[in-house]
Amino acid sequence: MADAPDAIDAVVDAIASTAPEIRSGLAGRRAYDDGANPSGDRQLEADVYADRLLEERLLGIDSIAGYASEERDSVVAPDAAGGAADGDRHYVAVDPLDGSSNLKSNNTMGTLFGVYDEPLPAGGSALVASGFVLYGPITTMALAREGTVTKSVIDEGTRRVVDPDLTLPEEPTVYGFGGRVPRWRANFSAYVSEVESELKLRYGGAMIGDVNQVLTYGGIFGYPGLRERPEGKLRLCFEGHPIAHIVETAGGASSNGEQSLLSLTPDRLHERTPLFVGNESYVDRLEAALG
Ligand code: P6P
Repeated sequence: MADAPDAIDAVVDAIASTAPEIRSGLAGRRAYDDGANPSGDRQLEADVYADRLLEERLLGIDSIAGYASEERDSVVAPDAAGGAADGDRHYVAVDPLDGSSNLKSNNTMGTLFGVYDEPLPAGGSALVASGFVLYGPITTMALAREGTVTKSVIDEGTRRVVDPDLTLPEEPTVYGFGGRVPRWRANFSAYVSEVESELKLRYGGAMIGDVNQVLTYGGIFGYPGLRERPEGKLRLCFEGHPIAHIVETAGGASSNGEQSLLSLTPDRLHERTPLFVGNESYVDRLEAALG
C-alpha cells in the first residue's frame, strides 16, 4: 500500500497541477511587464503570472511556512501561521519560469523548485526535495527526493511516472555553457576547447532544458563566472541548489568551480553563483582547470 501523502507530496502535486495552467497562459503573456525582478532581469507578463499562481497554490499548503521566488524581493509568509508543527514546516524556493526569454522564440522553459526544511536563504544541505517542470513538446517533471530522481509526464495536471530511477548516462555526449566566449576567463576557455573536441554542443538558453539534455544524454552544463562578473549569472537558492540536488541525486556532480553547490550557504536570498552540473569526470576536470 502506498504511503500516505506527505507534505512534500502536497508541494509536488500542487506544482504538477498548476503546470497546465502555466503552460496554457504563456501564449497571451509574451509582452514585458513594467517591472524587473530583484536580480534586475526584465519581467515578462508570463513570469508574473506563473509566480502569482505558484504563490497562491503553495502558500495554501498547511506545512509551507515561506514562499520565495526569483521574481520577489523577499520571502512571502502565509497569512495564517503554518499549521504544521515546527519540525514539519517547509520553505519553497521557486524560479517560476526559468528561461522565459525563450518565449519569444517558442523554445523550452520550465518551473524550477526546491523544498527546504529551514528558513530561506538556507544551505543546500537543507534541501529535502527539488524538481523541475519542463515545458517542451510534452510537459515533464523531474523530481529528486530521498536519494532518487523520478521522471514523470504531466497529463492534465497529474504525474505519470515514466522513469522511477533516472540516472545520468555513463557515456556523456553533450555540453552547453552560457555567457559568450569573449566574457569567459582564459582558463575556462581552455577547458571548453577540450570539451568541445569530445562532446556535442547543445545550448538552448534555458537552464532547465539544457540540464534535461545532460540528464538524458550525459555531459556537462554550466554558466561560469565571467571576467566582469566573477559570481556568474545564476542564483544559488533558486537555480544552483535545486539543479545540483537533482543532478547529484541522479549520480552526477555539481560545482561552483571549487566545490559542490550543495555545500554552499548564501548570505543573501538572490546571491549568484557560477554553476556547473554533469558527469563527475567532467566536473572534476573543470575544477582542476579553474583551480
Ligand atoms: P544567457 C535564463 O534567463 C537563465 O536564467 C537560465 O535559465 C539560462 O541558463 C541562462 O539564464 C541563459 O543566459 O546569457 O545565455 O541568455
